[in-house]
Amino acid sequence: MRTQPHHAGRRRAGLLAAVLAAGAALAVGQTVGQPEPASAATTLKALADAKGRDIGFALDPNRLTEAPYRQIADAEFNLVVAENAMKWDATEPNRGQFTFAAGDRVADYAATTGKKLYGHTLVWHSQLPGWASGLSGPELLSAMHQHIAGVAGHYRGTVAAWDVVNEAFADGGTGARRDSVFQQRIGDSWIEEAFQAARTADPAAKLCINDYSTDGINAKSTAIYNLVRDLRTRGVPIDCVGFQAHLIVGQVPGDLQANLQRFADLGVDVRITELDIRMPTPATAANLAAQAADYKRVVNACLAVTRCAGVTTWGITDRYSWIPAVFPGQGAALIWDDAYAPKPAYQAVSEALGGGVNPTPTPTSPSPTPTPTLPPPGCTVTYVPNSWNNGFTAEVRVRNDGPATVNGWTVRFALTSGQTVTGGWNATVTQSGTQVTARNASWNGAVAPGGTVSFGFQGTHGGTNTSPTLFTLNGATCRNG
Ligand code: 9MR
Repeated sequence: MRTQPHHAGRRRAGLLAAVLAAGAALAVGQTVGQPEPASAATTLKALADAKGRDIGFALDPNRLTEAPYRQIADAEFNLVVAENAMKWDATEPNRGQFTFAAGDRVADYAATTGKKLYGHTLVWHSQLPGWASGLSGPELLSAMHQHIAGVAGHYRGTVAAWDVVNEAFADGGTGARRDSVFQQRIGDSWIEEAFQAARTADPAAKLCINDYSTDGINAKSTAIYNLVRDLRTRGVPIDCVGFQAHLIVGQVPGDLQANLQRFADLGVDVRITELDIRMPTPATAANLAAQAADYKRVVNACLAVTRCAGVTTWGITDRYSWIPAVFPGQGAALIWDDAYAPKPAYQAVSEALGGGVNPTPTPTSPSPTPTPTLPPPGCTVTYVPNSWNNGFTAEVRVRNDGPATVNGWTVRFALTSGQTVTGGWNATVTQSGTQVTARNASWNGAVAPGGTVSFGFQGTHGGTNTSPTLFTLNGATCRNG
């Protein structure tokens, strides 16, 4: 999506105060030389948990090996959504061939960290593989049914809510449907067909429609409002509406709360699904302060609506935000900066969720941006494959780098599609989709600090024997040895 551009500048010094104020609120380790905030530090997750709301983030599973990313993700959020890994092009790149490797890493992360999993997205005109956009109407409808059955069926029981349909309405003031391939070739009924198929595939998941530039009351949001009312009147299964909230600093719609409330009054849940608030880069202290006030407005609007399930930000750090690539000269849209320092917006979200108001100490002399001291990973994994034609074995050595003995272990990693585990040694090795789980044998569950345990497995592969790169030990990511 795209809306109009903007201007301003960024200043590191502006961030420093925020780092000092909010650094202790992070469970990412101690910031050296940092003054104690006046009130007790807590996390956004703890605050949102206490209010019974979701605080979510869009996850790129490839970033989980980056320690600050992982630690902020673990500590600060109670909901996770795949930024790209569950989209149509990622999950069904060829017709009928489903690949869940990346999506499963997101689902596995949610499961191992006890976070809610939000599904994004089953049907969207963008990131749609070429084979699908080339199909005729009846074929496209059939492919859409199969895609929903394949993906929502695979994640059945694990996804709390799905963006079943994404961005189905056009920009501008007409309130018209977007002229997508689904609209062109199937006609108006494609949306209800998608919702019916999703309900069949996963009866427990809440089913949502999601869009952008619908945060205030306008022609586009009113068109979705009318659609939702019509679908519910006719018994089509739709449970929730997502408001992406890709916003521009200083431009939070004044009627955001009223808009959320009118949807809630239709009997559906609402949710802020992709929040970011961009500004011209480099950011100025003034814009960072305005952004903080904007974040607070958005969170407050959600909290004021009983049926607002929560707020999800579209990423963690400005470093990996989608904004600069799509809106050159803009960015700084998230609540941690490029160096993972919390911005004033972090503090603002914390306050909106009921966290203590931490006075911002002013540094008396220039000092470098503190670098968080992060605890090292608690394990190192060495993966030693030996492959031939279509077969292979792999030995997995896991060293306990932590200070305490591990009593009972589960090691998880993902293979790629085409790799199948056929047996194991020194562990019970099972496979579900591409996810492999190895549990200790009765005699090797205890691993002393500094000690190593080794297990292995046999398998077949389809011609390319890719080695996994991300291993977890009892849910914590290991370093690769
Ligand atoms: O953040 C996503 C980015 O990495 C992708 O390249 C992009 C592809 O279109 O999609 C981005 O996420 C979008 C989301 O799926 C739907 N709403 C708009 C988001 C930003 O474009």
